[in-house]
Amino acid sequence: MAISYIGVGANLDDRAAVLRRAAAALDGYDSLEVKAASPVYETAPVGVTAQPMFLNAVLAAETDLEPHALLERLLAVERRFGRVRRQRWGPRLLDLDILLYENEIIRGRGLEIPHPRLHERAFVLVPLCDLTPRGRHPVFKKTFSELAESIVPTQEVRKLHGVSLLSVCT
Ligand code: PH2
Ligand code: MG
Ligand code: MG
Repeated sequence: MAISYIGVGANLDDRAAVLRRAAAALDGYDSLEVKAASPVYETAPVGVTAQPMFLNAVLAAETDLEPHALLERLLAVERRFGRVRRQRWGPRLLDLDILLYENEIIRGRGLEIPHPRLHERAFVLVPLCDLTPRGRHPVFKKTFSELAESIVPTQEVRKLHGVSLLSVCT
């Protein structure tokens, strides 16, 4: 069994409903159990800024799947939700990213763990810190709290109250 942290994001349609359904869908498969979920945050778009605000959260999952199989699983769930890939960093109905897989460092084509931009994104670090503030980045060796403190404070991240992702997982 491995612990993997998975970033979830959505900025189209009923975003909260999409995230809840995605968490339930992931948890509903064999060989993956969602153990914890961060609060949900409303976040300003990073990269391509002319697009709707995102909802973002992080899930902690326990899984038997190897990293590449886990990636395939996430892509299959994205497809099931009708995601069509158009623009890099553009609007997305559902985005599921492997942020961390145990302490592994994988730099392959199509799969990079830790997620290559994890350390610079408030919309990932803030919810990740809710789950594992003292966890350490396998490459930079800093804790996620340290990394969160060092990023630009201008990235807007606001906690949403009343939306829980874990309650939909069994
Ligand atoms: N995802 C991106 C690009 N920009 N911005 C926010 N706030 N949240 C995201 O999930 C996000 C983004 C590419 O995956
Ligand atoms: Mg992403
Ligand atoms: Mg992605």
